[in-house]
Amino acid sequence: MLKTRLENHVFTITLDHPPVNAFNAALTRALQKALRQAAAEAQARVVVLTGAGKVFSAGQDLTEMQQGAEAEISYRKHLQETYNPLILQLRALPKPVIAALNGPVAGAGLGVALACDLRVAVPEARLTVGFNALGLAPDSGVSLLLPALIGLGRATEITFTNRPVEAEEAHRWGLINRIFPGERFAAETEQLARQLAQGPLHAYGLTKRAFNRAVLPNLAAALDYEGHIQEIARPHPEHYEGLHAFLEKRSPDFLRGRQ
Ligand code: T3D
Repeated sequence: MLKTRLENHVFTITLDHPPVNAFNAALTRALQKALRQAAAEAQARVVVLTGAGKVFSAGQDLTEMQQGAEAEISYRKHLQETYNPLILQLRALPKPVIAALNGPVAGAGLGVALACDLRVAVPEARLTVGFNALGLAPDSGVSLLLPALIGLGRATEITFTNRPVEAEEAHRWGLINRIFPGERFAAETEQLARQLAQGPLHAYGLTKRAFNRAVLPNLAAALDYEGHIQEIARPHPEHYEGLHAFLEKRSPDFLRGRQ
């Protein structure tokens, strides 16, 4: 489900949950544990988070979400146990964290990638917000991190339309720091990670603290509010339509039953 490797001071975490590295409860817990290891391991000076196969992560496992929706679970509680601590962990980790986007990323996977310090990507990496298509509002920190990175106008456009943003456009917007061609992706990512691993780790940690304080002082509150909002979205017919449309491999019809 997840692999870790420590080499040359670089702690690599590979999401390995075929076919699309979707996050279920077990993968979320495994990633939380791996990040704790990365924080505690003195030899680990840089963390690289990537995906096995051709997808970084398709976000929340929607088959698991359907079970939760049918059982009428609290989405707020679910977020409090899964993505909220994960996003806070990534921002609090006093070491550089690079999201190495080996392919498309969506939904909660996007939130995880945005909480990392840097994003590098293959040219085929498309970024999809995902939440509105499911009748949900952005969570996993996306409500704050996405507008913080690209501005409210662009964030609103790609959230409402749900159009996948190609790597090139995401790079122009500053959402992706570097694009590395597929055949050089692993080597270039490693080179960047090793370069950072030679740097002043204590100062990196202080820099993250300063950036968090300056730009994301309300992150914990935003995550909590996302849970509140998602609790409102969960019982709404739009969520059921979005979820069933995905699972039935059709486009959602949000006008259904509304005339
Ligand atoms: O809990 C919370 O409140 C957190 C909320 C989070 C919200 C989300 O994360 S919403 C999820 C947003 N994700 C998406 O919208 C992504 C949907 N998936 C895709 O766009 C594509 O699958 C990919 C671009 C990621 C990959 O495309 P491709 O062509 O390589 O693969 P595929 O054929 O689309 O998918 C392969 C299989 O994975 C397929 O199942 P099948 O036909 O083989 O049985 C597909 O249904 C399944 N799959 C894709 N995404 C998910 C998924 N299964 C469960 N959950 C998924 N998110």
